[in-house]
Amino acid sequence: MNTYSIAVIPGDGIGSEVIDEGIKVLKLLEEQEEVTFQFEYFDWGSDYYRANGLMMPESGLESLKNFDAIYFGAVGDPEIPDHITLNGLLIPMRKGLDQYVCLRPNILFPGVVSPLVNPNVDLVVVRENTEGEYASVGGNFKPDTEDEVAIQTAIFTRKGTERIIRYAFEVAISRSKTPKLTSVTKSNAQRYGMVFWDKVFQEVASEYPNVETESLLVDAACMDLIRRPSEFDVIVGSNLFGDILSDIAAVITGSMGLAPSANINPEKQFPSLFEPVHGSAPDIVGKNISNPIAAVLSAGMMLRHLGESELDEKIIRSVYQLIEDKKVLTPDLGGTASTQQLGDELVSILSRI
Ligand code: GGG
Repeated sequence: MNTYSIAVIPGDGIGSEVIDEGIKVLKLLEEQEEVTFQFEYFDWGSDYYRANGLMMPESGLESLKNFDAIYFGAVGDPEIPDHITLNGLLIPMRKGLDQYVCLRPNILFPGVVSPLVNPNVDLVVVRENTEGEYASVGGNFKPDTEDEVAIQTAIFTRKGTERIIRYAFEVAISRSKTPKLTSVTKSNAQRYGMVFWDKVFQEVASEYPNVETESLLVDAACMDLIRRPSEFDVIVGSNLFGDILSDIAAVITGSMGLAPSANINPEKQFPSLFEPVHGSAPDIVGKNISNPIAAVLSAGMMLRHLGESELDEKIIRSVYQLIEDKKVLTPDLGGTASTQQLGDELVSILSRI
């Protein structure tokens, strides 16, 4: 029997609401299958910051290294600047645990209403997750004076660029017999980092002659995600562009509440982190209407990463069934169900699969 140790960090806002439902699903699988979990909860996030002046303890990363995986909710609080919350919790975990792949699959489930007319969406955004525009290199010169200057530098290393592009080619091959990979940059304006990315993309592409490739500027890619989403299969982009493109890709599938993600260290030298794409959603926190599907699908991605792909398949099938039934849906999907009711319904469907 496989046992996995999971660090659970619900974080801020609706994080704990949706993670509770994900844990419910994992506990059902535990009852049903030959798998067990050892969950350990960490109260890191904005409340921890209010009490301790840090989003997580200084030894936080070290303690996470002992786990098989991290199950994360959300970060962000209206009372604390976003650059403190994000840079104090999520970004240090991605960088410190070398989770250089951020995998964000987006599917338009049959029956879900997209803001677009009749789109067909089944794509994956592969986002570079440890450097680029999120490298935190820069500084302020003469702050709070009339001469103040802010410098923010994006970092593109050969190692970092090559490995994410190569990973994206492998994802493309694993998804289709006629794989296609779109690389997104802004090399007409960003003449060093992004031109370098394009060069590395060409080099790595030569190792994958059977993959159709395309290079788009980020503005064109944003437009095309709206007007021809069906033509995308796998998209690879820098940290910032991957973040923006994956939000567009999520929202055209009908709700941010359906989009899961994985922050992966492919070499498994460190634990990977699994979280819904959505944030802490302070506008709906406590209303019990948050959609837990993205968190549940993220738990499925975690199981797949741990080698339990058949359990991920079961979770995905139960989500398809729940959406097809149209009986228990949260308001973002046109229903009236609460977060817990949707979670209970998923558990009930899953117990019959
Ligand atoms: N569960 C994802 C989350 O809390 N996201 C908040 C956020 O601001 N994310 C930015 C990012 O993913 O880089």
